[in-house]
Amino acid sequence: IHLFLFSPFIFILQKCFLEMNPDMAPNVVTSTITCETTVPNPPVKKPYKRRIVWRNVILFVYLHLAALYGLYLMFFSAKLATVAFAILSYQIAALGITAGAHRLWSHRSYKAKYPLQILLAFFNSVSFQNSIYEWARDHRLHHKYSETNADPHNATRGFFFSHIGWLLCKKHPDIREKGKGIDMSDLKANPVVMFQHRHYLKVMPICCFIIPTLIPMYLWDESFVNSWFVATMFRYCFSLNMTWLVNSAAHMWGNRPYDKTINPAENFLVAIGASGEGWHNYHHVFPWDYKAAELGDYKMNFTTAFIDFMAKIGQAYDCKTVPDNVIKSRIQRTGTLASAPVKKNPEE
Ligand code: ST9
Ligand code: ZN
Ligand code: ZN
Repeated sequence: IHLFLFSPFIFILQKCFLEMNPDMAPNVVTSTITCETTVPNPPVKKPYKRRIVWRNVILFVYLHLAALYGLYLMFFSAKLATVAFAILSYQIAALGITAGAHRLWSHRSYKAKYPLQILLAFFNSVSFQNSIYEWARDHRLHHKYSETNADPHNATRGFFFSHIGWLLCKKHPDIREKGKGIDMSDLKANPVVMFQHRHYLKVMPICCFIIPTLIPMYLWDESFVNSWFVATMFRYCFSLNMTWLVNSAAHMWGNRPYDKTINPAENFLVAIGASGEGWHNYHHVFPWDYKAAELGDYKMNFTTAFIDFMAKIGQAYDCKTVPDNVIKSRIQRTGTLASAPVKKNPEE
């Protein structure tokens, strides 16, 4: 019975492992072809070898098992207030990424006054997805070198790699090399971002793990076990997976109305789970739009509702959008209305 129950799990694990280590697949036939050439050899680049970071593998396995237990406790043991609190802290963490690290700090698609910046930096620390500075550095690289080895979560390396695998191994050398050319001067000059970056190892554990575990215990007498596994482990794991789906699912499945030559797609399920960040074909074409989507539908884009509210109370300003005629002409040139598919440069 155990073998029967666990064999699909072992099969999936094996597939994921082989996706990350293709050279270890059985029956791989390798052949060597030699050819003579008069062209001098270019300087030999050390071949890239994937190096798994086992510390991260162990931590993420624990996190996912703990989250599964948290899901069970959510239905059979935790108080309703704890479940509501877990949902609220997921939403807070999501805004710290979407309205903060992504639309404000990575893309500068709007400006925020200091009180809003401090609030977003706190929300961002609840999300624990690395400091805003590191997140934005990786994300700017993701846009500039999308789906190449310099893209930290290069989706051409498969679903597993772009979802979580990229956090389980050392980065490709191209990331470090091309990353040197990314302009980070705006964030280096931002006191809120740099404060969070410098003190991340103190601020993040307090915001992501300690406060969310203590609040249910002290405010409504929840047990430590329910608090830890539901409000902290399940909430954190769920918000990570929703974010990672933007890198994996929204780079694979959905429509491509704005540019059919790129992989990022419009994925409404991801948009719902990721607070409006699933409109990824539009976002890769017009990354400076503060809505990260053509339409400002609040149901499918809670982050836009939040930024609009902040603009109403004077905390957000200079929200950038894309004029309708520019969107239309782009659709005609490269999107669904383009007369012929745009040829991709094979050198790229
Ligand atoms: C996490 C992040 O989950 C998720 C990001 C998702 C992005 C989504 C994008 C989609 C947009 C929409 C948002 C949707 C939101 C929805 C919300 C819904 C809820 N440029 O990194 P190191 C250099 S994090 C330039 O250690 P290793 C640099 O010199 C989860 N240079 O590389 C650096 O030193 P320093 C929790 C770069 O050793 C040095 O390399 N966190 C760049 O190869 C070393 O950097 C974790 O689990 C660059 N881009 O290790 C931690 N990058 O920093 C996981 C690096 O001093 N990370 N350099 O300047 C790690 O353990 C490691 O990074 C590693 C690689 C093992 C993965
Ligand atoms: Zn993307
Ligand atoms: Zn982006």
